[in-house]
Amino acid sequence: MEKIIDLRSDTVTRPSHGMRKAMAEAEVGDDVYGEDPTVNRLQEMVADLLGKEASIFTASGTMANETALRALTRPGDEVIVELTSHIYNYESGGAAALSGVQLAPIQGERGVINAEQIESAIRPSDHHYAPTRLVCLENTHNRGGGKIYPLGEIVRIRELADERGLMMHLDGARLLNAAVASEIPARDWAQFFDSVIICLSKGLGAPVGSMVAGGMDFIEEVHRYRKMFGGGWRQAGILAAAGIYALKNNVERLAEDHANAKLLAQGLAEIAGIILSPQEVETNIVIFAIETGYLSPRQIRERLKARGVLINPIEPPKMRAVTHLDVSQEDCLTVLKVMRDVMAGAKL
Ligand code: TLP
Repeated sequence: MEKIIDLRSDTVTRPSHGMRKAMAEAEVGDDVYGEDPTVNRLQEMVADLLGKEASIFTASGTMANETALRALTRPGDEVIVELTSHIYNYESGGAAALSGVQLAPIQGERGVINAEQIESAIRPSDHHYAPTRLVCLENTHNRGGGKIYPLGEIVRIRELADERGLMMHLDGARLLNAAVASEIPARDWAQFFDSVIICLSKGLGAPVGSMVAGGMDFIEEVHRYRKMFGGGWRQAGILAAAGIYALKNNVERLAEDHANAKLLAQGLAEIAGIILSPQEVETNIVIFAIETGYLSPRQIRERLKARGVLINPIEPPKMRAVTHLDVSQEDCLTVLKVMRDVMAGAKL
């Protein structure tokens, strides 16, 4: 059978042989009792990686964001987010349902909002208003096309947050992509946030799992909410072993995914009917638009699929391709060839 090249997301990676071996051999215990040595090791590793007092292993990035939000806010608080952020768009309304908070979305530029925009969104202290409690940023920014948040802007937002008594949370599902591409270590990004999540099951290649990191008391609270949300687990060391393996073996290689994404972007930009600025591609996400006068992104998805290439449409007329460790440079060249053929037959 023809090989399927799956660019729908970096979540689709499958554990490698080495990772599976580490999982099979993992020492485990009951993590609800705090007795899983592999989970404990992963949590220490990630706290150290992010320069925080503690970290906790969760089932998903969504659970990581939502437990952190719950621990940082009280029902009725307002939380500033960016309009296209994951927390606002793709967590099933979790912030409202699980934390009882009101999200205040601000329109960003490829996912980036600045200190002035945040300042004007902070509510005055008056009992008419929901108290603004928290600012959430996303780095890299998924719908921003894998954009790396400018560090200088984060510094300015932190200064504002300190002045106005706000907390800061980082959805760093792909923070290690940002760290590798920018050569700014993860902890240097993380230092500006009270709470940081990273995902192990995206470009790092683990099958399951994310981490929340922060101060000891905060992680204690997250621990409680993880249990409340049904995320207390038992011999999770099998999964933590995959995370440890991923952190040891799959971080530096993210640079290959970034190079492949650039290659893909440059090739796609040359194809008639595709709109894309390749210089905007900084990490492993390539977002491009289909010109009017061509088949719709959904129809193009079907034609690509018939040729063994999976790429998802996002908001029309855009599509998103994500590189990861199961996609080689050669695969990207194949994708370009298939895309050329498909687009040549897609003009209306
Ligand atoms: N993103 C997924 C989809 O949900 C869109 C993807 O394919 O990119 N934060 C960010 C920035 C994310 O991109 C994602 C997943 C999450 C959080 C949630 O992670 P999971 O899927 O583990 O709950």
